[in-house]
Amino acid sequence: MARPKIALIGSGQIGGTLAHLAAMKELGDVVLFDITDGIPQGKALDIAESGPSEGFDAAMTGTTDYADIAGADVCIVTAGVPRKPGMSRDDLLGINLKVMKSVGEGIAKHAPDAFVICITNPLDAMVWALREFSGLPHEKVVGMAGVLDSARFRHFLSLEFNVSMKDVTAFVLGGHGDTMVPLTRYSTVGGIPLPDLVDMGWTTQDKLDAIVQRTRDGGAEIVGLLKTGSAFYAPATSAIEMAEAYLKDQKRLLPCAAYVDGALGLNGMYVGVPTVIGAGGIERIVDIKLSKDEQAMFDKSVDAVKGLVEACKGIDSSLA
Ligand code: A3D
Repeated sequence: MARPKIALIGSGQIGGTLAHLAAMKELGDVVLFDITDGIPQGKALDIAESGPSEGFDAAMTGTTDYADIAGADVCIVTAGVPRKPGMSRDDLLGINLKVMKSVGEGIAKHAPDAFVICITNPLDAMVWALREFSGLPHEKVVGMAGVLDSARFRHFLSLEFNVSMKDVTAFVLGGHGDTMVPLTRYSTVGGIPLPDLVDMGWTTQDKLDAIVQRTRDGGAEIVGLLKTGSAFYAPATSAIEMAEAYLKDQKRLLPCAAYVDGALGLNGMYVGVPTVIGAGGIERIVDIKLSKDEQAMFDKSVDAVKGLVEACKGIDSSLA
């Protein structure tokens, strides 16, 4: 059987890391695409030259021609600009919306059967716009944010409890922005929910609240340290987890920015929710019950996403 084809639209910091991870995991042959000539070709060759030492079999191609993504099984979109210190994700909206238009059209023309994972910020609005511009089925276009935000939460919790990250599960829902909703009640250490761990004296509510806030600020913390761009190792790893779930029909339960129409009281919008990813793409939205406080936080986050979508419609009349 032919190897799957993975197209990376955008070959910057995340795109290059995605290519390396996809090769090391032998998920398929990789096409790196970018508008800047030389970067995708250079990264593809560099990664291919790591193959003999690492021992992977995966073809690497770099290109500036959309025709080379033809027939891709998975497209991961990082095209656009990242933020710099002092910028919010929302500041990227105008410039990245134009990028989503060209990317959406390129995917629609050359890889209409692909499972598309968007990473470009502001995430929830960009994945919505990318779906609109591409016209692909909603269940095949999804945004990566919840896996990353949950991974950050899990990392901070494992430090606090001094336990393996493997035994920490965590859930972060809502939009990928300052209003994201880390759900402590659904987050556990070895199956024990966080509020119970507070009761057991493993941590205090104040410390837990600080970890929740650090999770919300997780992207900004890295931007502040790097100064020249935003996080790329963990974002790439998170998207690869989603791509692998699709390619291997793993039926993983992962929080993603998915199109929700009916569940969680939402009517036709993209926002971070628990999903099941398998060969059908987003196969299920998990309609969890939220407490009054959680619902209030989620509603606030949903409103923030709706505001960004309206802003997109104001910029590009074809979306209205
Ligand atoms: P960067 O290293 O700048 O790479 C972006 C690449 O996109 C560059 O190589 C550009 O040449 C290329 N590009 C620009 N316009 C186009 C176009 N029209 N078609 C194809 N390629 C184009 O950025 P990065 O890789 O660090 O980040 C990429 C995006 O991911 C940014 O928007 C970040 O804000 C976003 N991001 C999202 C998360 C989430 O959790 C959602 C996390 C980290 C970064």
